[in-house]
Amino acid sequence: MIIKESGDIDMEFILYEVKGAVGTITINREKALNALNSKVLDELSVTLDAVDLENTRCLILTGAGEKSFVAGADIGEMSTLTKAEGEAFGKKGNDVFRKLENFPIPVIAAVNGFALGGGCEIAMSCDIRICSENAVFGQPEVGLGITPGFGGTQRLARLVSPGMAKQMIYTARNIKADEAYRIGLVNAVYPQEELIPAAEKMAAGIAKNAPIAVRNCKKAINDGLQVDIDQAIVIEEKLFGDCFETEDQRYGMAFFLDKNKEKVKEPFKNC
Ligand code: DAK
Repeated sequence: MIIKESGDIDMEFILYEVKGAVGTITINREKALNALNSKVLDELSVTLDAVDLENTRCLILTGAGEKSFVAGADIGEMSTLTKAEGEAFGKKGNDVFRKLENFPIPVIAAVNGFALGGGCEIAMSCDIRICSENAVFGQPEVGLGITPGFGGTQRLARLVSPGMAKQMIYTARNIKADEAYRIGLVNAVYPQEELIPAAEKMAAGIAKNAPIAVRNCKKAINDGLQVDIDQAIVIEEKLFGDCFETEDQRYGMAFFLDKNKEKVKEPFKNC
């Protein structure tokens, strides 16, 4: 692994590029349509650990090329696994996906093509999904003799509806970008060449907001969705309270109250 002075990282299957406060992770295994083998999962985990959280405010996750985001877990690698190895592979994937889901800053999946099986599941571990017009989503596992193993049965049912998730999973039918948009699996669909610019624009919009508040919103939404509404409100209260006495909160409110319309808003400083 090479970590450059700019913060960019080079590995065999993962590229990490930093532009200002936005980091872009590219799964770079184009020959296999960016399928997730053990090495990709390991490198993704190392990359997330290496993100400079002092200066980075949003991540984009995408796949190399114009055909595929991630065509699933590596079927070749999985085909010969024993039960124990299958369990270990599943744990490796689940650990990385949870790391992504609980990552302190928002992660936008820019889905640039096939997002099948583990590919759909990794996109669902991100905070926000946008896709290109050629994107295809699906959970084809039952056709391979397995269940979705990286959280697909759980996250798809939470993101769309249980009925729609069950239909997609039981039938193993792929859906195109327009249907993914219609059922709420993605927030927007773009022509391929506009996808990354759109993700970068959204990431920049997130990055300019108060970083502690953004992180606390992510935690409040994620943690609150796991409990009933009474407990969820308490989680929100705590994270709301945590924003006070921060420089971001003081500056943000003082700027609003200052009636001098000529004043230009300074960037938030993450403290
Ligand atoms: N794994 C390995 N290689 C793959 C791959 C995959 N998932 N998908 C594509 N490739 C490789 C192909 O083998 C081919 O390699 P070469 O023959 O050139 O060496 C190359 O990528 C190009 O693929 P195609 O020639 O097939 O390209 P096409 O345009 O004809 O078709 C396709 C594109 C995406 C429709 C097709 O490749 C396809 O159907 N791919 C498989 C999609 C799929 O079924 N994905 C779901 C995989 S199952 C678990 C946790 C998680 C999981 C399982 C267990 N545990 C908890 C234990 C997750 C499971 C999955 O994701």
